[in-house]
Amino acid sequence: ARIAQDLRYALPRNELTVHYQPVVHLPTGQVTSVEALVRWERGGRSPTPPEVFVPVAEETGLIRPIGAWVLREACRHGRHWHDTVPKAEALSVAVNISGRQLKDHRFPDTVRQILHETAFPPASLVLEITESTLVTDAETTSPHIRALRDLGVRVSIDDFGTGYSSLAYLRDLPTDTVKIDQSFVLRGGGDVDTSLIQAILQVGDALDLDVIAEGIETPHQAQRLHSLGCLYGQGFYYSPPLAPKALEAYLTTQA
Ligand code: G
Ligand code: G
Ligand code: MN
Ligand code: NA
Repeated sequence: ARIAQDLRYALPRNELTVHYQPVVHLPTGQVTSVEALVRWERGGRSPTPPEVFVPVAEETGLIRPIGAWVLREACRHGRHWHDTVPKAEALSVAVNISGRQLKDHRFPDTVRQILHETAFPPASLVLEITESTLVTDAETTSPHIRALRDLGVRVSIDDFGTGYSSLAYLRDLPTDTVKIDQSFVLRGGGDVDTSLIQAILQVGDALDLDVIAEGIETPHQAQRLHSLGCLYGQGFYYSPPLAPKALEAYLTTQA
């Protein structure tokens, strides 16, 4: 209850920030996109992680203003990096979208307005939707995904391999990217996980989806994923999520 109370004031009190984690092209180390991750600094108290407050935002409906704010920040920063960072013109920005946001029939229009306001190119925006959100309430969400795709926005399936979507369902969804859940990478090394990662890479290949591995913490994991044919990855080995200024510095040293 306390979290719900405080969360109502988080936006007006400027307690929310967005951090960005680089996603790299494994063969070259080039940053191809960044994932936006919201942070909450609660006046004086220890930071509350998004695993804790995003579900509360969903239950209370606060996800609508908070989600729109995160999207606007991400597009605004993305526009700024396109304009100012050498070789960043093609950088994509990925934003996590929760189930309640996607189910809201106004959501595609909110995204359209934010793209217009920030002059961020739709093709540079990626919406990350978890596999379980995609499967739940598909009759409601599928038309919204199509409307978003019609804006030119791209869609990524997050936490892939942890939900229950059938391959036929995935085939018919207009998506662009899948993200291999970090549990497959972190446990890595074992034969079973290697086979599962290979299976996911083959599904990506068959459905013409880019595959991003999450949770890469060691050079060994990066090497192994690369050798399995995975082209993109993110994780603490490359960089943790960074505040906008620090991300800008990271991009600049890469360029
Ligand atoms: O670092 P990390 O603690 O940021 O994120 C934890 C979880 O919170 C992840 O599952 C991530 O997808 C989710 N998350 C982070 N930022 C956002 C956001 O802006 N919106 C939504 N819906 N989820 C987010
Ligand atoms: O669920 P989603 O994939 O959106 O969540 C991203 C989460 O993973 C964030 O909490 C982010 O901070 C975290 N994360 C990013 N890189 C790593 C990593 O290398 N190892 C671990 N354990 N977590 C990571
Ligand atoms: Mn994500
Ligand atoms: Na994920």
